Amino acid sequence: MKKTLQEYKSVIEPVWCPGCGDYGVLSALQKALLSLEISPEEIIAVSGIGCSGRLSHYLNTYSLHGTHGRAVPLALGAKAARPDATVLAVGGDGDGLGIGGGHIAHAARKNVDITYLLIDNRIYGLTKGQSSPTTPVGLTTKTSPYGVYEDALAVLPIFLAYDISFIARAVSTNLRELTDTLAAAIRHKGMSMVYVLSPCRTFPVLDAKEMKSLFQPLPDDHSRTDKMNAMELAYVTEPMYTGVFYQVEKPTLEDRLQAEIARACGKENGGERIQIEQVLNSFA
Ligand SMILES: Cc1ncc(C[n+]2csc(CCOP(=O)(O)OP(=O)(O)O)c2C)c(N)n1
Ligand code: SF4
Ligand SMILES: [Mg+2]
Repeated sequence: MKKTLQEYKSVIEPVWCPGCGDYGVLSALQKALLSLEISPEEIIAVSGIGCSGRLSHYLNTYSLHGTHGRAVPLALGAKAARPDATVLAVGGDGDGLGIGGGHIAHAARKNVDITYLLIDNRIYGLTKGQSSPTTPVGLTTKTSPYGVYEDALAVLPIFLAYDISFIARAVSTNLRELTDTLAAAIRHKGMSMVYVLSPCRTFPVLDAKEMKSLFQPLPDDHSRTDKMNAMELAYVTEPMYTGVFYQVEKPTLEDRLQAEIARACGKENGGERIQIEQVLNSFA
C-alpha cells in the first residue's frame, strides 16, 4: 500500500520556536523518506544535543538522542550493527563542528553508509545564543560581548578535504531543493553529508529573507566528480552555492568489513564463518 507523509510523523509535537528553520528541515526529510518509500521501521535516526538534535524525536522511526557531539559515532555503531537499515545522523553546528568535529574525518575515512544532516544556524540555539564555530567574526553574542574574535570555519572545504563521498549544501528556506538533495543523499551508497543552513529565529545570525538572494544553485555545468572545481565553488561567497558539490563511489565500511571477515575466516577457519564459541574456546 502506498505510504503517506503521516507515517513519518511521530506523535511528539515539535517544541521549536515559531519560525525556526528546523521545521523546514523536518518537513523536507519526511518528504524525502516518503519519496524513497523507505518504511519507518527500516530507519534509525540518531541525533546529538541541541535544538536541531530534537529532530529525531519528531520522526516516526527508531531514534536515539545521544550526547552532545556524538551523533556520528552513534550512527556509525548503529549502521555496523544493522547494515540493512537506513541510518540518519542529525546535529547542529556546535554539536558537529565544535565538540563533535573530530568524528567526521574518521567516519569519512570509513565511508560508512549514513546520511548526516548538519544543521547550521551559526549559533548555539538550545543553550541560548553563544557563539559557535561558524558564527561570523565580529558578531556580538552572549559569549562574545565585544564581538567574536575567531574566524569562522570554512565548512565545505573541510568536508571536501576529508573526502566525504557525497557533499551537498542546502538551505531550510528552499524546501523543494532540500527534499531532492536529502533524497539523493539517502540514495547514495557511502557517507553523505547534507550541510543545511537554517535560520534561528530567537538568536538570529542568518536572515531568512536575505538567504533567498544569498544562496543560488550550483552552475549547471559543475561536474560532481571534479573535486578541485568543487573546492573553488565552495569558497565562493557571492552567491553561496547550493546543490551537490561532490559525489564519488568508493567501498563502504560494510564492504570493507565483509572483505575483512572473509579474509580472516579464509585464513583461520577454512573459509567457514567463525562462531563466537570457537573464539571463546581458543582462550580455554
Ligand atoms: C558535553 C556537553 N557540553 C555542553 C553541553 C551544553 N550544550 C547543549 S546543546 C549545546 C550547543 C548546541 O548548539 P548547536 O549544536 O549549534 O545546536 P542548535 O541548538 O543551535 O541547533 C551545548 C553547548 C552539553 N549538553 N554537553
Ligand atoms: S532557539 Fe533558535 S534554533 Fe532553537 S528552536 Fe528556537 S529558533 Fe530554533
Ligand atoms: Mg547551532
